Amino acid sequence: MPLDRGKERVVVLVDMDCFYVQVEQKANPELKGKPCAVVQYKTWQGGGIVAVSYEARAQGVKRGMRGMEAMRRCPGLQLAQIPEAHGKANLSRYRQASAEVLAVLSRFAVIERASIDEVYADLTAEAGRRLKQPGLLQQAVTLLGSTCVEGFPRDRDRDSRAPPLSALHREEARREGLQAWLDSLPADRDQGSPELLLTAGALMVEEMRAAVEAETGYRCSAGISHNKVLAKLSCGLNKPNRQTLLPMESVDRLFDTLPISTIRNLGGKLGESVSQLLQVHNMGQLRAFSQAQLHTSFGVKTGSWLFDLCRGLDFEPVRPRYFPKSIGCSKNFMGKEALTMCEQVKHWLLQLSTELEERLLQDQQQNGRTARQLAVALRLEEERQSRSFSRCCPLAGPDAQRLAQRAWTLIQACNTAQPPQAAWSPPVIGLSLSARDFLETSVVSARGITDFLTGSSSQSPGAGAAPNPGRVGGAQSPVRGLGPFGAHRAGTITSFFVHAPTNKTCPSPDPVTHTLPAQPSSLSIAPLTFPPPLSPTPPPVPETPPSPAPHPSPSHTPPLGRRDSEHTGPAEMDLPGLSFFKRKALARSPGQPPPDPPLSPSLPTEVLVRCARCGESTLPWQEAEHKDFHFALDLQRSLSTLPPPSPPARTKQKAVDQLRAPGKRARTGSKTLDWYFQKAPP
Ligand code: TTP
Repeated sequence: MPLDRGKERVVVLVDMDCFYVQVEQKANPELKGKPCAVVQYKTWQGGGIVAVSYEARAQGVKRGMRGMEAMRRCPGLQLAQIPEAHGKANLSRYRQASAEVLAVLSRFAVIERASIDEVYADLTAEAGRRLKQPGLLQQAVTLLGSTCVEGFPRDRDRDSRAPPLSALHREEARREGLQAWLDSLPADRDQGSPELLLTAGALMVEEMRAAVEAETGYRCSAGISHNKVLAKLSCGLNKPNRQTLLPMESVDRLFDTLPISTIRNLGGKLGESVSQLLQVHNMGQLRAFSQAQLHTSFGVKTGSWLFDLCRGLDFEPVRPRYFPKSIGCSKNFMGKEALTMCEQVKHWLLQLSTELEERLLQDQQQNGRTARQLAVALRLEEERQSRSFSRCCPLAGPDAQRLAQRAWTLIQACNTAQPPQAAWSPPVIGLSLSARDFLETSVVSARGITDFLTGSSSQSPGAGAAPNPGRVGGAQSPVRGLGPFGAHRAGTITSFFVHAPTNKTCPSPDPVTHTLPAQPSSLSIAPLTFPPPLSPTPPPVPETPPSPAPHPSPSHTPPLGRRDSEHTGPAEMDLPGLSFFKRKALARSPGQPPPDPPLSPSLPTEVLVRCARCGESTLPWQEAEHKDFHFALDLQRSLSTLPPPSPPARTKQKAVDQLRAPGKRARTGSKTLDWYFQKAPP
């Protein structure tokens, strides 16, 4: 019997509970069971909190608070600090912990590493196999000992305003719901039933999580449903140390009260636009719009996607990816820390290069692969606006000095200070180095050295390239038995580097015929002298309160280094304050041009992602924003040419009209999409 559309798969998201806290607790068992938080940079008001134990959360401690403020709220709070190296946060121990967890999970399924502590897996095939085992469900109540079933029992309401249940009552409610769910399963054990498949998947996930805890000591939660969006959503419903099965039949009720921004891919600008344009707040409200109306407002592709999504349907595949696709490190220099001298810029390039060298060597050893490309990006502050640039060049080895020299060569044209150029202008407020385009080490040695040095792309996967069994790339698993995995997604630095201008001018992205653009740094090392490590200089970079607008004020410091589920990991970007993505939105106002000046092309095209809609090539980590850009264009076109959708309520119509009216702006003030529309269509 064919399964209902959208209910064919069993997808799980496994997410570690208060991950950095657990890592610190494992290193220092005295912290276990205590209210505890992890801070980054202790120098200003006790540092910024990036992770909070559930005991501390119960006492009001939140991510983004300053350590001192958290101590006031929770006097017994234990603070652990993220180690530092090269003048910046060193996340090695968390990465190491992440690798341990991944090693366990990948024994059960082919996994997609979504961030430093999140993993997706498609369990459909294995769940189907398990269903064939006789007696599988007989012990289910016992075996599903930490499983909650969302929406069960059916008459139980999820009221977010109700006071939290005691642990005892929560457990009672869980058992009751689980039993009701099991009772509702088809009696004939029809092996094609989506509900049975989910149940078999949940049994697997119980085993996976138990194995993670037994072998690493870390606890995690999980969400089990029919797609990535629902799996991610359900994972957060009953944290910590619980897994939640979300059946399709419970989706409508859940969505009726679920804010749009909590849904995967709708947490940013796209979600904001949907809310503003349609004047809706909950996912369920989107169901009131017909597919045609959503097409009109958002274009066919996004409109259809939204139409499905608000019904719980999502078809994004789980993409096998074991290793991060890029290895990067970055540093922000906010306020007075901004770099205004060339020597400072060189110094920090060297610091970042030194970290990158260490990590590349370690990666080479552990994962048998070598990066072939170096990307450098910097963020500049000009008249309180930030602009960003990125460039890349072939990478012939992980030597820190050479990395730093190459990076310097790539970015020095951005310095507009007058000769003799001891100064750097505009001030640098963010620097990042990232290595990518990995090749299996054995393949490297088998290939001609020239080919390697020039980054010739004949074996490069590129974005969306077919998986190549001979390569490790960014995605293959060390568990060889699992077969070749393809690489698809961008690496670590989405939230930092946005809008590189190079994508406008890059040569034709033909991965076979492409030759590297003429770029002095591509093949030669510029004769620069780098200062020796300024130990113990760099000038200590005390964490100071972020400067006034466009940066956030310390009083509402948001989460540090916001995560992006498609990238390597949250705090890997070393961001004290808002994600750069948000800062950029704050920094730009309607009427201002987009921040990227047209610099010369420098990206070997094999790393570019070609947009199916406009053919433009973007950096992989800009792909998501580029899609948002099309969405904005669709929106703009639909506003100017097409009849309005007919939202169900008058207030909605009014809001849409406001957005349509030429010269008028909706009362949403700074939250309009105007700044987006400054960008010229491709
Ligand atoms: P999360 O999975 O978002 O959070 P968490 O694991 O601490 O807690 P939860 O149980 O609610 O999932 O992030 C994983 C780790 O990433 C987190 O422990 C610390 C780090 N991180 C940051 O450094 N900055 C951030 O802004 C976020 C969101 C996470």
